[in-house]
Amino acid sequence: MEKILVIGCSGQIGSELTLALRKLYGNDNVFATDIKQAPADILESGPFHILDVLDYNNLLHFVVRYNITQVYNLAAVLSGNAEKIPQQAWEINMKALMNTLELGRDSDAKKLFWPSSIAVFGPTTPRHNTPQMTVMEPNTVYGISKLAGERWGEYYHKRYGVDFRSLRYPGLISHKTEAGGGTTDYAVEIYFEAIKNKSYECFLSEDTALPMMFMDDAIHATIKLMQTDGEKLSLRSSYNVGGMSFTPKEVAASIKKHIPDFEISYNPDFRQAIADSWPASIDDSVARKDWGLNDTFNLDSMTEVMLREIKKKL
Ligand code: AKB
Repeated sequence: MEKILVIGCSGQIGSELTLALRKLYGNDNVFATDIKQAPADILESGPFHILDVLDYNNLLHFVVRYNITQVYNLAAVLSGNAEKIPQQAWEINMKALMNTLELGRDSDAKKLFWPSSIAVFGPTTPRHNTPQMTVMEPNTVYGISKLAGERWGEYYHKRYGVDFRSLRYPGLISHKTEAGGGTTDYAVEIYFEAIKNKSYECFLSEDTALPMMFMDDAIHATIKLMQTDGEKLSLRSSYNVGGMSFTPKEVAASIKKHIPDFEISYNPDFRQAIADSWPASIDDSVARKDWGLNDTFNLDSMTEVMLREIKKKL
């Protein structure tokens, strides 16, 4: 019987992944944790605990006490916020990962999911259809921590047998919980502002193309990777995941099909430089071949769901 620990259940990914895992493995077998309170549906459907991933002794105690076998560690300072506090962001992102890797040595929690990001790539990487294996010289503190994390994950797998698995998420778009502190966040904010105010001032320029994925596809891919027989995985660093690729101008056009008087303006800030250093589109053929990645949403089908669900919520 799998016992699953989700670290960061109140965040953008955690608030949806926890519920999906509970459906699959049973409510009582998925332990949701965070340093802040969880959303109501997580509190009501199964166990929730306040837990700080940076406190190793408490974390180990928790994992042993509840016989945890799998960990999803979603705690991170994202790209935009990390540039404001580089040293702290490095310490938090790396310590959170190292603590969950160490669990694999000290307890039965040997299977670990940890999100990497398209931020592992940098300005010297080929921008279009970025391959799995290529030049990787990230120039953001977040990207450097993600690249280092991938190397540590692979190392713990080879050296200590930790079942480390990871995806290089593109920008993730969801209506349940808003992202916080990332460079791709505009693609979430724009939908909320379209419903609330029919206008949005974008912090990236109109032609900035970035890879993005709808949260349903991301959750599906994450669970699929974790359920794949380990022998099929040719990579123990992190898999490219491409999703779709679009610019702010293209999202605005997609929204206008539903809200014709929606208006967008552009006022690029420091996040423009981060976006300019990242790929515009991603080649995820290795993930498709190894474990059958198959995402289903495109820009227009995602826009339809985003606007519908945000309207209901607001
Ligand atoms: C960010 O923008 O920092 C994240 C990411 C692409 O990893 N959404």
